[in-house]
Amino acid sequence: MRSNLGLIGVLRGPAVAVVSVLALATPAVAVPAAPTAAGAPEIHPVPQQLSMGGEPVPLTGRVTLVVGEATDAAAIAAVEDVLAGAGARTTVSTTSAHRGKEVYLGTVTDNPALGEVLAALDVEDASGLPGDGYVMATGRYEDRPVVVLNGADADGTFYAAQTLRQVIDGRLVPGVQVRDWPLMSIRGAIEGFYGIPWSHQARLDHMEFYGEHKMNTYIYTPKDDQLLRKKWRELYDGEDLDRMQELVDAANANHVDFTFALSPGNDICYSSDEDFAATTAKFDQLRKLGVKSFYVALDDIPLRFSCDADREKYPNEGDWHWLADAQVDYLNRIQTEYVEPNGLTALQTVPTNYAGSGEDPYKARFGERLDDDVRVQWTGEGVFSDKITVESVKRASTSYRTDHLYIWDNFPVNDGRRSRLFLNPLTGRAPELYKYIDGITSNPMIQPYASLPALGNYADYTWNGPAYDPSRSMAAVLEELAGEDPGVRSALDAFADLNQSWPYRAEVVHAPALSDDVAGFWRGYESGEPATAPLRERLARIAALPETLAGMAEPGFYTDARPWIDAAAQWATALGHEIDMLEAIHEGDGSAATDALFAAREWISRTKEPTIDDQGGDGVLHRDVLVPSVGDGVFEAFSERALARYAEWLGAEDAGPVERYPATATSSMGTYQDNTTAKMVDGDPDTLYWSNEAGRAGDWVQVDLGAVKEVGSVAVHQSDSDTESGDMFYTAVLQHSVDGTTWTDAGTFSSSPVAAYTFDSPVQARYVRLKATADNSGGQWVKVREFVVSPSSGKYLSNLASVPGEGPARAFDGDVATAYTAGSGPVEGSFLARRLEDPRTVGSVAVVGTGSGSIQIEQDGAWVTVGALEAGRRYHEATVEGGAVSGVRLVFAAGSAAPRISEVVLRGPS
Ligand code: LTM
Repeated sequence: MRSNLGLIGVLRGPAVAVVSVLALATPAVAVPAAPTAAGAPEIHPVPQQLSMGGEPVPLTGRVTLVVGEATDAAAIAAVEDVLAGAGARTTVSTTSAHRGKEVYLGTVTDNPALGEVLAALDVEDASGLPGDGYVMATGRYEDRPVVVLNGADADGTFYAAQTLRQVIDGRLVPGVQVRDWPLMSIRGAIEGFYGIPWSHQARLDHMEFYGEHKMNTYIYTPKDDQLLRKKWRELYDGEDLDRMQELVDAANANHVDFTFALSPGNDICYSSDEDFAATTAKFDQLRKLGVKSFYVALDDIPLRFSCDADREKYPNEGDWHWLADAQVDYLNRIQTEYVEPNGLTALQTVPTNYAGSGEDPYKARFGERLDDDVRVQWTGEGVFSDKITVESVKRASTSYRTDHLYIWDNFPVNDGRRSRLFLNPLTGRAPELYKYIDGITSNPMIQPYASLPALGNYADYTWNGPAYDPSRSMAAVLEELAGEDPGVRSALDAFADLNQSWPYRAEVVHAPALSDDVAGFWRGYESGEPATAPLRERLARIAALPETLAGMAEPGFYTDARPWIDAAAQWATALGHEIDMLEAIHEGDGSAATDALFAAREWISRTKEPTIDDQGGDGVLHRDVLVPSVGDGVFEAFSERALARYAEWLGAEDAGPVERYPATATSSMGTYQDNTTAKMVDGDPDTLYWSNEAGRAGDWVQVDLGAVKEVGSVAVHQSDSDTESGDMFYTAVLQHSVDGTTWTDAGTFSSSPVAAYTFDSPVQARYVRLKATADNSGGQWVKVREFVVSPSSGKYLSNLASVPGEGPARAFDGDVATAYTAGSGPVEGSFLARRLEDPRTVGSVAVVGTGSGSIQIEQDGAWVTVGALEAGRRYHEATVEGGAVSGVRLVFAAGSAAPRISEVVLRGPS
């Protein structure tokens, strides 16, 4: 949804040799561990070095936890927790008990006794490892079973405790030696998306997850937190401040660096002392809560100054130096006048041009003048980067003139596709990136707990890129979230499979496991030997997801994903009915096939319900406004194919290409790049009009037919597809007008990618428009692929008015998914009819739909009853004998229920 600025330039700067300090300090070439070594426990992130062989230690009975006076309290708590889980009776002591089992914890400085134990075990201690490194060993010391958890520093000690938590098997710590350290110094998440900010509880839970997964960074910068962006000068107070304190405490307790990122760029006066003071006052409030890392986010801001003082001080001389200079002066001042005097971690920032690795004047100027210590974030070659290569990172470090580059990775963020969840593993990041960057923070989804699978991947990748295996990492984190029940685990796999297509990736991956079963099904079906079991079994598992996933170990995932889980279950139930339908067709049972078809349609209609909440920049939460999209299009494709089979069996005639009036198009909104309004009437569904702003109440897209015409139907195809909501008007009315001034309403549409309307009888109109009746709640822009206005063929008639937009033509359009729907019950003489331009011989009439009355055909100028529409049935068939037929009509019984006719088909003689 947001785009990179695309600042282009030709400036070449001196090549900067960027070698991560950490990489230099790493004691040896990173050796991917051998997690497959016989009996090796699976540890995530995969350690640098792991070997089996020490003595296994059962942590039962009396266990002394030997710590130093200054040993990290969180690490002590974590080990106590593990010991309690193993059933041990733990005593925490600063001296050895010289009996029983012992766990030594700490650094060699805060707990010197531990050094002696390691020496006796002939294991090198962690003091030579980089920050966050640790050693874990088991063995026998003075004839006592011991476990040693030795950090290079407090963080390392904490991580050693996390490894203990992972390796313990029930009560037994296997004989294992681990020597481990991270390859990237920044590992974590940036809550930096648009949309509903995470809840306080979710953030607290994330801190715990990060600690357990050895991630050390959380950057707080949700775009729609008003106090970070819109009202950035205001201080926190009351509950907001209390929550912030709790969050900072939770971060510190989990060895997570809480980074506070302000976004003042929308209205800051860079050169103003007052705004500098407002910045430091805000930072100071957080510093007093214990925050040590600060960040200024300059992404997605207007490319203009907000005050005359800046305009005068930084004149625009035709390049982007005016912006870079103003920003850098402000950033450097924060670094030198606030960060350094207060002994804080170096300032961090994301510049306004944050993507692409090529040279440009903004980046070069920004980097050349920026204080060398300030860390700079970058999103890769694109805002969303399918792949991030070493070459690209090296080039970016050069063009940004920095040796403190780290990545703002826009995965799995879904603020541009809010109807989607992304549960595919992190891929496409070169294993050796750690040599050239400080780290990566993932920009996660609006759904905090559903983001955990991807974050587990980031934890693994940033700790040990060369050993990172996307599938294993994903399997491990899904197992953790599912818990021990194998049924829940396999249900979670089935659900994750339905959310694999990340749209910013070149490779096409669409629900691979479901796709396989679907392909197997069609192979069998087309060959006349249906083999339905694997697909039926998978669909049953998916249909049961709402019950099964309720048992997940991480309930937050279930709550977050509930709209998608429910939609998946509805789709699976629908597909089950479609399989029944296909089987009934196979057996020639039209009634059963049609009943199954309608059962499926009913379930599919439920998948179109908006069930996702959303929020825009105004901070107002809107309940149930977005329709979840799940299954990566595989459900829809199956359904379309099944429906086509039904239509083929039914003998429905293809209505042929849609006739449309030529038209010119306009919009009340601006245009994004070259996606002009002309593209909504060019007949090419692959091109589109794209607004450059959110759709707001009163905005419209409109076509002018050039003169008043008879309009029979309208279809406005919005978003990227007819089945998935995206950029579009979420609440809109279709209107037509003769003069462009006085408008008549036709249909209203809510969360509908396609606004389609078929008139009962043609209306006179020159202008047709789709007009928003409410603001798009999430600030979504608007895309229109095609705006089609069609004449009426004049062939289909009824004297019983339809519900708005569902006129008679829909009963003869060859599409069983659309219907003529009467707006009221029939009276004497109510009918629905089709006239044939060329009379022909007919063998039978098939009617799909509900209603009661008679089926008639016109032969030799007279209407003849050939069959009945029976109430309570959905499939009706009548045999026709005699000469050419020039019309067909359904005459509805007066007083019966309002008919709904999906298709009337004239079949040839058999
Ligand atoms: O990526 C950056 C630096 N800024 C914004 C993010 O806030 C947003 O979440 C992502 C994804 O839409 N795109 C951006 O441009």
